[in-house]
Amino acid sequence: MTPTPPRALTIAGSDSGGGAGLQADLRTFFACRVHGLVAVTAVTVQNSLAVSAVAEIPAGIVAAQIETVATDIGVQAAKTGMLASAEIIEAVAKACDRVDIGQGGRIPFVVDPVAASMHGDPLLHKDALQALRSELFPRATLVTPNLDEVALLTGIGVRNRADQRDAAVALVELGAGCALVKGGHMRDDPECVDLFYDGRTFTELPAARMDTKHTHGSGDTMASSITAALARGMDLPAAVRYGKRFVTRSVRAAYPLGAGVGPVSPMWRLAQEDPAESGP
Ligand code: PXL
Repeated sequence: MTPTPPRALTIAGSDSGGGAGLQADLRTFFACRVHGLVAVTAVTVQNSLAVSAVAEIPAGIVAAQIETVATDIGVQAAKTGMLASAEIIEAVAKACDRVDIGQGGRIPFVVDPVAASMHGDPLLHKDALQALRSELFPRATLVTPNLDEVALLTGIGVRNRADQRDAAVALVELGAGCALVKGGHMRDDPECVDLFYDGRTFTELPAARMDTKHTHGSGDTMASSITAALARGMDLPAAVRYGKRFVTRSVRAAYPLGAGVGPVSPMWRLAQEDPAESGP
């Protein structure tokens, strides 16, 4: 009999443009050879130019999705993306406790503190930032903010590598197990250096900065590839290195879509075979 693959859960919003959000997560899970499970938090009306509307899913339905898949199908790692509201964050925290997801539980938990789209459209109510800090940070095995999210969560404006270290320390002081402070938004830096901090040591993960505007979904892809690696049993430092390699290759494979910003894609150019055309 075919063995059951590892399962990873994303708790995230839908992007109708198929670039970011749960669509990026599922594509990444698939590319990283894990089965993807989803708890949808919100539906965004979105194309390559903007988010024009958002409908939030009732918090009880978000929690029920987490519990129903975790208890039957089982989850080896989980992540969050867009959570929209304090009410949804609180429901997610309680549901995760019930099924053993997060620090203190047995299932690693990656919290990507999504606050806005790359066009600046809000994906999280301002009054939900405190819930993110108090409810999810203490449960997070790893938090993966970009520099805009770092500023919102810690008040630290990162301009250089020293600031990046201060931010990582502040994020762990807020209760996160480990922090990955992504440096992609430090545009003057010729490299794209992400900083991993495990509460004791700092590890810089460098990559050459690529000349592309098509980076939609890159944060989601980073967090979901780390989550997939954790679901496959890698330890956190190895999973973070895996995620950095995966997102770098995905940005290299990004493609234009619509009139705006195209998605990073782990699949379009990386897929070698059309399953309907080859194989048994
Ligand atoms: O990339 C962050 C993100 C996450 N989730 C959803 C999004 C976006 C960015 O646009 O739309 C649903």
